[in-house]
Amino acid sequence: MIEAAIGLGANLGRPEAALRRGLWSLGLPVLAVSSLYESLPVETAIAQPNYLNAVAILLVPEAMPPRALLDRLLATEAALGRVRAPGKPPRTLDLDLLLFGEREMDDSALMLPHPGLLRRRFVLEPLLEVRPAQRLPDGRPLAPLLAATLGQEVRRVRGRCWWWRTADVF
Ligand code: PH2
Ligand code: MG
Ligand code: MG
Repeated sequence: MIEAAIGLGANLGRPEAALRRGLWSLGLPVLAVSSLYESLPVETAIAQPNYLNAVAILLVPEAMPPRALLDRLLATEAALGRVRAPGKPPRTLDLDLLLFGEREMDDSALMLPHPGLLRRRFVLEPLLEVRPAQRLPDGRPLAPLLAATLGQEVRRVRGRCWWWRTADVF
């Protein structure tokens, strides 16, 4: 089995419900889930509401390659009402593949590690919450990168471990 880290984000509709449903809908074992974080939008051309973000660690079968996991993430986004449009508009659910074991990839469809991982506090902070000793495939530890992102506004709003387990799935 391979451990994969995914980033979850939403800022339209019911973000918390979308994150929870999205995680369940993937149908893969969940090893760890971060707290929920509220964050100011970054890298968007369009003014939009704050995001709710989290990171989850999934257990992926050896037979499932990174592209197959990515396809499952995209299918889940679509099933939960994601409409794709240019300019990074607000979204009901965004599921990003951040790390896939120690794989490195750079093709037109998928880049691993996810390029945003290193510069976005809303990804780094929740990932380090659940995997404080996480390293990049090249061996560099992630923790020292957090300091450079602390100017980005991110606030922990819900404790780890329970938000995604509640019965309020819909
Ligand atoms: N996602 C983006 C662009 N900007 N900003 C925050 N705070 N959180 C996000 O999830 C996010 C973003 C594109 O995927
Ligand atoms: Mg994204
Ligand atoms: Mg995405």
